[in-house]
Amino acid sequence: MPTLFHNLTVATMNDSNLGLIEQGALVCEHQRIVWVGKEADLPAQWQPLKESPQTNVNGKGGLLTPALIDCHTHLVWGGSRANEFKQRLHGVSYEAIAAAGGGILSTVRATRAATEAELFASAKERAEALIAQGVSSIEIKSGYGLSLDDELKQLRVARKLGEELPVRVVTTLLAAHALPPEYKDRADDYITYICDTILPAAAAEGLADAVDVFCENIGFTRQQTERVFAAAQALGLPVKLHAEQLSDQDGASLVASYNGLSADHLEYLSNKGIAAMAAADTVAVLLPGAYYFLRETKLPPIEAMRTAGVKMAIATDANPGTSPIFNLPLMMHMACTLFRFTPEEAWLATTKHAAQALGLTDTGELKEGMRADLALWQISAPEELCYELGINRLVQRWFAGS
Ligand code: DI6
Ligand code: FE
Repeated sequence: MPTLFHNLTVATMNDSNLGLIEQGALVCEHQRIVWVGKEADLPAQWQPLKESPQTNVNGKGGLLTPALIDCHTHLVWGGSRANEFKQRLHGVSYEAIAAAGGGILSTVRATRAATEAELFASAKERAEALIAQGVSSIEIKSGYGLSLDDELKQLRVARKLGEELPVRVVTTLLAAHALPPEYKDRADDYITYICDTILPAAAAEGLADAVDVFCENIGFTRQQTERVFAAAQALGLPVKLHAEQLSDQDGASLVASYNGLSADHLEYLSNKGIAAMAAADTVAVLLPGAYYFLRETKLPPIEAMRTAGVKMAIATDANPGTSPIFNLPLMMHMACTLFRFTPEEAWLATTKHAAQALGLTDTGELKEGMRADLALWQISAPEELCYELGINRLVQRWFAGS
């Protein structure tokens, strides 16, 4: 049965002013949007929907938008790093914690030790927190397993979240996230293991929608990154990159040269990288939560990206080490306060541009034929969601129409 949404403002996201339609209306049927426009222009065939409470949603003057898309998370992990957070605030250095086996490798140990059911339970809680704030699509990376079995275990949990919760999960293989202890001082051998063993297995089981690498002086080199990209390309998988987070490795140009979906973090992005991303239409995924939690002071080059026409998305980067944050509207707020995004940019960054960063073409905008992934907010203008902090303004969310 079709459903009419009316007495609301619609933000379709199809122009830089968010495609706002005041006194708008939208009709969906069979999980898809079939009509959007001014309520006064509602075609006669849909008029009867107004008569029954079963077939219409009265928005009471609220704002109807695409449901939000969190296009960069590491949502599946074991253990907690709260103890390290505490140690650091008591004056223990990051290096000392890492030397004692802490940091990312402590999460790897905990993730390897956890069963699929345990990982599922903790990740479910995190995904539900995002859903409760209006999210309908979540990207989830592996990268805390770092062995064939443990990487696939993480990806299987991610897939299961998409099967059991009302959310679409897009998976990314990030086996090249850190060097596992058994490959200490043998990074090139680990890259060979990824290219020859982990990647083909993940692809064969349909567990990876894309492939990512942490290209950094504490991660993998540009050359190692390129080997992983070449292997991904041979398997027909799109690529993306953790690029220029802590230093400029010129990773953005590399991922753009592979027609990458996105380059992510980008605090140290150069003009060369910006030009390459603009030319390839590679989306810039900015992560204000990690910037904030690490107390980074170097801002990503927002104005230069804007001028070059690089599309910008934002995401939570939800992970135990640098962004233990499960709130996408908070990231919209922080993109405005910390990165000086306009509210319009912040909305496009969690809808239309986030969809592009995931290669999704049927969500993130409200127009005929798109999936009815919708969010109704108790606000009258888009900027209100970016402005306030601490009250959940989501009235209701629809995932493929229900
Ligand atoms: N960049 C990050 O900020 C996270 N991974 C990455 O490549 C950190 C992950 C962690 O510390 O657990
Ligand atoms: Fe990340």
